[in-house]
Order: sequence, then C-alpha cells, then structure tokens
Amino acid sequence: MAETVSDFIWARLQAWGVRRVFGYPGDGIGGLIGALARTQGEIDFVQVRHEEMAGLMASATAKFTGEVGVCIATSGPGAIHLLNGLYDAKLDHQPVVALVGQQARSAIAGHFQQDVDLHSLFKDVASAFVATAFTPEQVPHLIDQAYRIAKADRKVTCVILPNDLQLLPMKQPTQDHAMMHSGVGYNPSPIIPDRAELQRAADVLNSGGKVAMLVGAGALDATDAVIAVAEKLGAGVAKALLGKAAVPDDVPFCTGSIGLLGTKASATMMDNCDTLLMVGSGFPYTEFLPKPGQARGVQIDISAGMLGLRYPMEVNLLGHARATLEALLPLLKRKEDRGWQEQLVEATRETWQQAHDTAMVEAEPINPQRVVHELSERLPDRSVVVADSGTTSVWYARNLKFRRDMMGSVSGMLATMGCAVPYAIAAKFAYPDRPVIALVGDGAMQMNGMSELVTVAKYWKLWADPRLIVMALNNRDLAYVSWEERIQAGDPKWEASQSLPDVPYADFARLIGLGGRRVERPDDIGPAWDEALAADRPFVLDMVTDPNVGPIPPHITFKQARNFMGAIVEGDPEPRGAIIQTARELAASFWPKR
Ligand SMILES: Cc1ncc(C[n+]2csc(CCOP(=O)(O)OP(=O)(O)O)c2C)c(N)n1
Ligand SMILES: [Mg+2]
Repeated sequence: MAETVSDFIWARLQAWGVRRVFGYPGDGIGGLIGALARTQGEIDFVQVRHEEMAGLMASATAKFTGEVGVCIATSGPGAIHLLNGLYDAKLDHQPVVALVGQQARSAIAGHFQQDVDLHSLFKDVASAFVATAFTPEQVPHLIDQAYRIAKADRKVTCVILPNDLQLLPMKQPTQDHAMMHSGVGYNPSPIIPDRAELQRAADVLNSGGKVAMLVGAGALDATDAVIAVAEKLGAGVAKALLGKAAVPDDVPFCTGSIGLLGTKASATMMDNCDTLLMVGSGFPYTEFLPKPGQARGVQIDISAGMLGLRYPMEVNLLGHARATLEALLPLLKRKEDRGWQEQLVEATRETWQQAHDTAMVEAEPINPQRVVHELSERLPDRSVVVADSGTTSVWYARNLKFRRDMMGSVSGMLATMGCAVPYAIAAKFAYPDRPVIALVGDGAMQMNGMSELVTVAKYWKLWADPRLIVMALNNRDLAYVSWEERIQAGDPKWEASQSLPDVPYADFARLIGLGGRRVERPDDIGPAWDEALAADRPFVLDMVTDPNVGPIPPHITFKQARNFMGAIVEGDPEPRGAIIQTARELAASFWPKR
C-alpha cells in the first residue's frame, strides 16, 4: 500500500523519537488511527477513557521524562475534551504536541457534523504553534514545527488534520515556488549566562547574611548543584510544589514546601531573609516571598518571561538551573557565620515534629494527615507520588518526606481536579519498574478517577512492577472548597454544593480486577499501606477520613481567623467537628508534644 499522509506523520514522529501516544479514536482521525496500527507497535497507543485524560497524560509524560508528550483526539467533541489537559501542560510549561482531527476540507465552515472552528479553539492553548494542514506537501514542516517548538520552547503545539487529507497518498514537497523543506532534529544545549552577569549575581549573594533559596520544577535535575550552593551560602532551601522532588527532605536545611500549603519553616525563612535566590520557579503567591525591599534578589530561569515577575530582582539570570548554579558556585564565598542556617535547621526540625504531632491528633474517624504520614514512613525507593487538587495536595506538600531519586508532581498552575490518576498512569508507562502512588480526593475520584481506573485495569499487566496505588481520600466533602469558603470568604460550608456521596471505591476496584481495601480505623492505616505496597496488582485504598481536619495556612492571619469564626456563627453544618478539629490542630502546632 502506498504511503498515506497518516503513515508519513507517524514515521516522522518516530524519527523525532516518539514512542507513545495517548488518545481516543473517532472518524476525525480515522486515517491516523489506521496508520498507527500499521506501525505495529513502533509507537504505542494508550487508550484513555476521556480525551482530557490523554492531555493530562501527555503533560505528565513531559513532567516526568522531560520529553515531549503526544496526544491525539478526534474532531469536535474529542478536540474539545482535550483542552483542559493541554492547559495543564501550558500553565506548567510542559512540551506537548496535540494531533487533532477535523472534518473533510470540503466540509469546513459548512455547518457540517462535528465541524468546530478548531484553529480558533486551540489558538490560546497552543499559542506557540497551531496550524491546519491543507495539502500533503505541507505536512512535513507542520509536524517538524510542532515538535521542535514544543521541545525547544517547552510549549503546547497543535496540528489540525482534516480526515480526507489523512488518507491521501503522501507527496513530498517539490522544488517549486512556495515549498518548505524542513528536517527533523533538535537537542537542547544548556544555556549559561555570561561571566559578568554571574559575577553580579555572586556579588549580591556574597554580600547577604541570611540567604533564602526557593527552587521549583526547573531545579528538578539540579539537586546536587542546589545543595552545594546552599551549603556554601549557609542558606535554607524552600520548595515550590512542582519542585518538591528537587531537594530531598532529609537535607537538614531544606525547609520544605512554601505557600498556603507550605511549612512554617519556609514562611519564617522568607520573613527574615535578607537575600533571595529563586531557581526555576514560577511560584505565584508573592505574599509568601520577602516583602519588596526586604531582600536583594537573584533569579535563575530559562524563560525570560518568568524573570523578575514575582519579586523585583536585582540580577535576572537567563539560563538552565543546573548549568547556571554550577557556573555560579566557584564565584561564591563560603559564609563563615553558619548561625542563620542553623536557625533554619532547627525551624525545619520543629516543622517536621509539628507535622507528625498534628497528623497524630485524633479525628473522626481518621485524620487525613496521618494517612499521608504513614505512607511517608513506608515510601519505597524510587517511588513516584502524585497528588490531586484538593486537600491531598496540602498533605502531599507538608506530610510527605521525599528522599533522593523519588519523583512527584501535581497540576501546579492550573490546579485542575482529576489530574492524579492520569498522572499516575503516565508515570507507570514512563517508568514501569517504579512504584507509583496517587493521592486523590473523593471529588476527583468521582469526577474522573474511577473511570480512569478502567484504564489501569486494561494496562497494568504490561508493567514490570504492577504497583500503582490510588489512595482515595473519602471525606464525603469537597473539603478544600469548604475550607476556602470558611477561611477566605467567611461563609459556612454549603452542603448542596460541597457534600459528596460515599462511594465504595475499594469495592469498585475489586469489581474490575484490581485490589482494594476500605480503612475506617486509624490503627488500620499502616497495615493497609503495607498490603497495597505488597500487592501483586494495582490497589485502591478507600480511606474514610474526617472532612473537618482543615488545611490551615502556615501563618493564619487575624482576618482568616475572624472569617473562620464568622463562618461557624453563620451556621456551618459541621460546627462542632470543625471547631474542635481546628482548635486541636492549632493547639498541637503551638504546643508540640515531645
Ligand atoms: C476541574 C476543577 N473543578 C473545580 C475545582 C475547584 N476545586 C479545587 S479543590 C476542590 C475540591 C476537591 O475535592 P476532593 O477531590 O474531594 O478533595 P478534598 O479537598 O475533599 O480532599 C474543588 C472543587 C478545580 N480545582 N478543578
Ligand atoms: Mg473530598
């Protein structure tokens, strides 16, 4: 059979290094699906339950491997479903190529079935590159552009492919006028600022007495360099959520997470530092950074658009984190006074002690922090842990100790619900020999986690290590929202909006051939994790937890406390539990038991 446009597309993507694509079929991509089958496994097709999951899996693939994630969806509804997953990648600066089907060229703009103006629809999410193919000769440069721009600029790109075009015989560009002759290939080289800029940065860092570092996803491959710089500067290191795996939590001056779901040690460091070194982070909540004017700032980022955006930095270094830190290191003077770092080590020790103590506070029936604490004590080497958007992300940030060679992620800037199960699946495909654990709220389980367990059931036998554990935090509440309403708006929990049905997640898992256990007593948490970690198949833990253990920010302000009390007075349906739990938690954090 003569090579079709579709056969060419997969061959070209294979030449770019693509080995896997996440997607769901339809007549808008009929030709592409047929041709993908003809690659006979050279490129794997992972069938999801919903195209949004394909977008999230492509995003997670990029997050965990650094390679371009690829997803595919059919015209109209499939393309529309894909969007949220692509926005996750866009907002977290992940390289993703989306191939999207379209109705036949002759039908476009003809009120035809599934004829949606896809170019307009994808214009924002794929603002770096979106194009519709009209002739076979155009396809090579569209695929090359989409892939190269995604990879080089860490962007989402999109090629829209009418279904009739997909079936045409492939025609290479000729030597005629207006033909493009593009080629495959691009490998990034590290970008390092020049010597003069590095010296300016070193001068700022050398003159400071209390240096605070904040590292994000850009520093994930720069662990040793971050630690070496912090050692020399006598600094502490706080981590933005996407950078949680950048520095192991057993490094004594690693103050842990920052922000609303961060630690008190990180907040204290930022409140008292005189110098800020920010590396590869777009952490958005500026109220958790030093006050403008309080500190002299140096920032390292590979995107000029992220430099100097959160804090008025004195030196903005455009460069890759690891290479730039390594180049900076010889210019830094070792701080002789270690007092500041020692203070931070002590504050960090206290933070972990408090996290432990608050996790052990009794709750009705189970304290969700204890669920994550008990996991932390059992995390196998090389684990990948992902958390959904909701209170699970808070316990992930505060209660989980990462060691070296672990990985983790969340939907950072988009903070979309429903990311954790597809992220976990993508992690299993990228690293079939690593144990993968997803921390998922019951709202997210009901939104899409349960249906994506079907994908787990479909594929798990392909994985060398079958362990994929989904911990469903069954609190029968959209708890994060209930607490936002109480603390930020002063409104009581509204059951019509936030209460959720109790669903037997573990029973459902067993019904579809996975392992499962429901846990209703604190003493059973540890053994349940042990069982799941020893299981010979993916496992769902249905942890029945207390919705009234709230994600209290590290520094609760007077206004937040007043709002909270107002919400209770306004008739919160859970007044006793909420008050008692919060009071208990604050008590435990102010007077840690030793
Ligand atoms: C797609 C989407 N819809 C709504 C929200 C707003 N939101 C953020 S957290 C949250 C509640 C999550 O509830 P659940 O999954 O049960 O986790 P919990 O907070 O109870 O642990 C909601 C609705 C969101 N982030 N994403
Ligand atoms: Mg919930």
